[in-house]
Parts: sequence; C-alpha cells; structure tokens
Amino acid sequence: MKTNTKTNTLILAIAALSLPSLSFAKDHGKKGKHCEKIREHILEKFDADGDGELSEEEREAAKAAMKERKEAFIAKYDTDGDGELSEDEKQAAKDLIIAQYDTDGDGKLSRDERQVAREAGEDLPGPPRGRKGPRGGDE
Ligand SMILES: [Ca+2]
Ligand SMILES: [Ca+2]
Ligand SMILES: [Ca+2]
Repeated sequence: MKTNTKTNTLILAIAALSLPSLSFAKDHGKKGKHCEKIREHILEKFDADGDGELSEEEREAAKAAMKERKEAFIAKYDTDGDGELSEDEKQAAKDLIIAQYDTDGDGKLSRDERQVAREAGEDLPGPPRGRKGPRGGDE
C-alpha cells in the first residue's frame, strides 16, 4: 500500500496542473512547496511547447512516461516474472539501487543521492517522503 504513495503524489501533481486555481499550493506551506517542486520538475520534462502548463496532450504524455518508467522498473527487478514486485523483490531492488547510488557509502540514500538515482531513471522504492515530514536540517 505504501508503494503507491509516490506515484499518487505525482499523479496528484499532474492533476493539480490542470486546475485553474493553484491556491492550495500557496496555503499549505511545506506541502505546497513540495508540490511546487514536483510541478516544476514535471513541467520541465513534459511541457513540450514551453507555455508553462501542461495541455491535455502533455499530461497524457507525462502519465504515459511515468507508467512506462514504472513498468520498466518492475520488469527490471521482477525476478520471478509475475509482473509485480514482491516484498523480497522490492527489497532486492532497493539494495541494488542503494549499492549503486550510495556515493558516500553510509548504506542509505541521502536526498542528493536519491536525486541522482531519480535523474538516472530509477523509480525509488521505499518509504515515501513526507510521511514523517521531519525538517532534516537540510534546508
Ligand atoms: Ca505546454
Ligand atoms: Ca515478482
Ligand atoms: Ca549515502
């Protein structure tokens, strides 16, 4: 159940792009900021005509790209080929990704390391951010 949260956030962010009013993003300080970031990221990637918003078409493309990415991720780590990631497979995927992107070798992915992994196209498993919502002092 926890695995879908990140995707949902992205879908939510995409949905938010289609709303005429984005006032909620301003009202909810931290969360708004986070959404804003995702939004910028999505726009950067999928705003093909550069008008600063996602048209129906661009949104579809964004969704398709994310779905594709997710499917590619599953295909990559679905060792028993049942089309989904079991807890074991997720754990293995996580371990592999950490091993690959843990540049400072502390055994976990910092925000920066995660960022690098994401940019490299990994759909990172693991607990979604914002559940605990600590101000980790990295601001
Ligand atoms: Ca556009
Ligand atoms: Ca599987
Ligand atoms: Ca690390």
